[in-house]
Amino acid sequence: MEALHFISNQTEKYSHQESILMALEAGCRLVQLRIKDQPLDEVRSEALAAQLLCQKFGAKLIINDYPSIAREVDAYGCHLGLTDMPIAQARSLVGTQMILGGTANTLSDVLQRIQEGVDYVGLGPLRHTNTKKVLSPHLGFSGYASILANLGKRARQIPILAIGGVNTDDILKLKTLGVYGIALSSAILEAENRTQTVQQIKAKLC
Ligand code: TZP
Ligand code: MG
Repeated sequence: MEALHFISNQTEKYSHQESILMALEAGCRLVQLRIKDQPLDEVRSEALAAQLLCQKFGAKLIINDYPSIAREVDAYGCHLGLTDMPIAQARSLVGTQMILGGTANTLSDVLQRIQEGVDYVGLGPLRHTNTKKVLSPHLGFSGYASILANLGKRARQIPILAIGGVNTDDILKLKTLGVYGIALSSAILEAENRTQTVQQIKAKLC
């Protein structure tokens, strides 16, 4: 799995599709479509459009929150939060080929997610971000350090992505602590030179 996940966002300046296009043009090859507070039909048509865009760039698409839509558009994966559909139920909807990711904020969340059978864990937030409305407590580097140090050997085999307020300058430190990759949005969308930023991020993730 790619170590860099781009999370789509909609602001006054751009739509979800525009944000995805910017990230793809900058070199991202895994996109998570994260749409909140929209009717199902709207999410479905955004998902179809996002899948077409991703296919054009040879990129993978993960759908946040909606396993059925992930299946309908033949997405690469689906990402679920702690209060979303249980992983086992999602697995029965999407079959065995699709990857499933789960959110975590604590050591016990990470262990729970792994026990539930996720393929990767999104652990965060590192610090404050305006991208997500309701944020769990910030972990800081010390939070990642203590959670990752307390994972057993088996748990360490599941990729953990740092998410929430992550910038290019954080990556080397997060990697040293044991994260596999990062999922981010604003660090790319708000970069002065997006292509250069994605190149720098990828180089640090190698
Ligand atoms: N979950 C925790 S923070 C976040 C999600 C989906 C959004 C991360 O966005 P940014 O802009 O990279 O801080
Ligand atoms: Mg969710």
